[in-house]
Amino acid sequence: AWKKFSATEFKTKDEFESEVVKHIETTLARSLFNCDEAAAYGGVALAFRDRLVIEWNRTQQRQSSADPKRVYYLSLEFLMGRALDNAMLNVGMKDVAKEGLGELGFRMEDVISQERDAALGNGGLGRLAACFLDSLATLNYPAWGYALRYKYGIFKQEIVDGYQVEVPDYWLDFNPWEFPRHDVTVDVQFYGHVRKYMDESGKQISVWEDGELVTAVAYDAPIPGFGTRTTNNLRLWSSKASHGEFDFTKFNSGEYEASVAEQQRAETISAVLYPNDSLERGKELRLKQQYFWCAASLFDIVRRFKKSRKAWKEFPNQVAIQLNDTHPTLAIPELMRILLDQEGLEWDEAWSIVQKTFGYTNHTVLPEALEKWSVPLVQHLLPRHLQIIYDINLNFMHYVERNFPKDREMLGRVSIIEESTPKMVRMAYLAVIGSHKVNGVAELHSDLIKTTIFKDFVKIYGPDKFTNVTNGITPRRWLHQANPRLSELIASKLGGYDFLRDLTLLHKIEAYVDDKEFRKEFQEIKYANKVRLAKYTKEAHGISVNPSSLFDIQVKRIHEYKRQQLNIFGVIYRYLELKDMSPEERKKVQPRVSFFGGKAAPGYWMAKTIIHLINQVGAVVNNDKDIGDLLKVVFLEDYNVSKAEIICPASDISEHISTAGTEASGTSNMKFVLNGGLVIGTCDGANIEITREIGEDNIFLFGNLSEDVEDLRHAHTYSGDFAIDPKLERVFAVIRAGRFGDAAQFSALVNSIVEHGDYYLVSDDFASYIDTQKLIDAAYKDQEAWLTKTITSVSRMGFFSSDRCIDEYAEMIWNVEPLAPPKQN
Ligand code: 26W
Repeated sequence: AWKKFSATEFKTKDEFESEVVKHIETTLARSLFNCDEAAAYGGVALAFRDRLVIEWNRTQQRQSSADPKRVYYLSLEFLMGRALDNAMLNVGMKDVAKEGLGELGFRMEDVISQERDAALGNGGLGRLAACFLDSLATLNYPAWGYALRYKYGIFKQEIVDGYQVEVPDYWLDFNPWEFPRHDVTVDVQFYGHVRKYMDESGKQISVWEDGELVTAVAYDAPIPGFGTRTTNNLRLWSSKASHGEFDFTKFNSGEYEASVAEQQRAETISAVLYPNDSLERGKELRLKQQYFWCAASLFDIVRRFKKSRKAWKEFPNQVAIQLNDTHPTLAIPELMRILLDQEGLEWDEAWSIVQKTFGYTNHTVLPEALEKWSVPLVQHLLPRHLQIIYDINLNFMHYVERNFPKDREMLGRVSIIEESTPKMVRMAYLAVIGSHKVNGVAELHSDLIKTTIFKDFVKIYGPDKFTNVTNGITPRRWLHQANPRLSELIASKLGGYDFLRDLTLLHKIEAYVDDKEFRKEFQEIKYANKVRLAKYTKEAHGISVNPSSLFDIQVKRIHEYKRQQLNIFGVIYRYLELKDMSPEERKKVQPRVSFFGGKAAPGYWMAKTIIHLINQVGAVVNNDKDIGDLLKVVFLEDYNVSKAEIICPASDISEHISTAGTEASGTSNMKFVLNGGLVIGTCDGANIEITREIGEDNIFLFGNLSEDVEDLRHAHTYSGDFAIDPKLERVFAVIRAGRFGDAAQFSALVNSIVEHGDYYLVSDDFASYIDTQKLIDAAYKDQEAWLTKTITSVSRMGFFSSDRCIDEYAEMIWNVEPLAPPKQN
């Protein structure tokens, strides 16, 4: 009999060391005598990978035989970051590994930092998907993630002369975390046409033929839960040319080049992640990516279901598919196509299965982010799907007509097809119609979608189809991994690490808010985390910052609605005030460092201008002898998940200052507060619920409310006497005077506010923003009171765990149960 895997299940540091050495010498074929940190990383990663693989196989086996209802999370983005540290902590062997590594002559932090981020995402939506995978595994849900295996993740950002430059992120040269499954492939069809005929029984048959085939190859990555043996699967599809007859003809007839060109065309599909996080550009390749991924994933899901030999009506009892935004909406007509054309079901039965299977999460109300595909493009690429979409729409139009006979306008408003030139398929409407539940990602956002973009659908389906699941974050990565000392301090008071599996237990540390020892340690940890960021800032950017300063941080994608421009205008105003002061007055000022970080979509000029302005302001302020340590401005290059792990624990204040009603939730707000930072924010997204949980004395809210935004915008355009806030006017005057370099560079940014209606209400909110920053300076002077606020806030953040969030999805949307692993081997 086979010896039961035990060779790779190291338990001691010696066993660990021999595993690492074995991998370095054999798997990596490196000599131990010239083993550098990169090779050490490889050895450690492979040793842990072996452990994961065993539990991974067991989990998959267990799930196959129990065959419970499974969750499939379809997301075009998974912003996973690094895997090694997470694997060590989730498996619970990091201490052993650290000791073993030490004996081999390496420092754990150095080895961990060798790993490249898996950056298969843009921002919040992609990181949310990654947190969800962690929670799904931790809570033992039988769940799969499905996405694309992009060869290039989100671009790397370099700052050259103050401008963003994009560099390709080729991340795959050494990736021990993925397993190619060359035996798991799906042929995906594009183009072609549909032939219809009647069969003997008089039934309409549709055949989609003469298309092009591209093969999807599965690559799997293990997703270990924390403190559980459940290890789920993330399946990424890679595209390659299919070796259908067509290729061979070409190949044999000597058209070698053509055949290679075709190979390249096929590989283009999974080549690159689209770097836009809010603008839909309607590119054919993007639609191809979406269909390729949906078709491969659904084929896989249906294949798994069919193994159980259950009746089709059981499908929704075995399968829950969550659509992460509208990007996977083609899965709806694709499942219809499979059920109708391949399985021979009748329309009504197929449609009932489809609606029960899908749930749709909306992440934005910004109109420019709502996906629409032109009908001619869909017709060309996916002719059969267009027919199905038309049929779905026809049935839906009949339904609306019957139920709302008096509202003739309604039909045009809710039709999946927009009657524009060209006609467009509105993907969000298709997603709503094809799903049984639609959810927003924070309370305000979920209310807003019901009163704005999906208003009519609430009338049509009733309010119960719409629900809220407020976002959350995984405390494993965002507390335990990013801030080990704080995690340890909490554990020391709570008698263990149970809070990492039930974050509501954090409330128990509120009892220590007056405990001298605890307060001292908590404060020291914050300081140490600031020192760590200061050190990084010096190394990466050559800027010295004083860790005793107030650290003010805004890191997120650069977007006008997120209002980094409000922040930098506020910084300029602060600078001007400092310049006006006498040396005596300056001594009373609270020193501050303003950190910014985030990528701009490559074609988003205004966002790039904002980055440029931040860097120009930094160049002036940081070199002004009058100012010294009183104000520093740092743009942290190439913000990503692994940098967030250093940045989030280091804030005193973080900024979440979107125009009210525009940020669906935000999730970094949760990360910063959980790590003992306070927030300056608008009444937007999850800020509102964070305030409710931690108390309004512990957050600095400012600005107009979402219910007033529309009227204010209207007033900008029509009232005639729209005047820019005088303080902001002063800021604009110095920008125009060229204080931060060529003023022409910034004229579009300034004019968007002065001349083009100030859509994001920068001027309306400027005074209250400045006032609130002053309150923050004053509050920070009282370090004891500040510390009380931060400790209290941390203790009240239990609600924002992605575990809570996943349990809500499981109960309200998926109707799935955990499948717990057995206690012993
Ligand atoms: C079609 C182009 C495109 C691509 C991505 C449009 C929109 C997106 C995403 C929906 C952008 C995104 O990441 N949204 C963020 O989702 C987070 C998780 O729910 C929220 O916390 C953020 O508020 C929201 O901006």
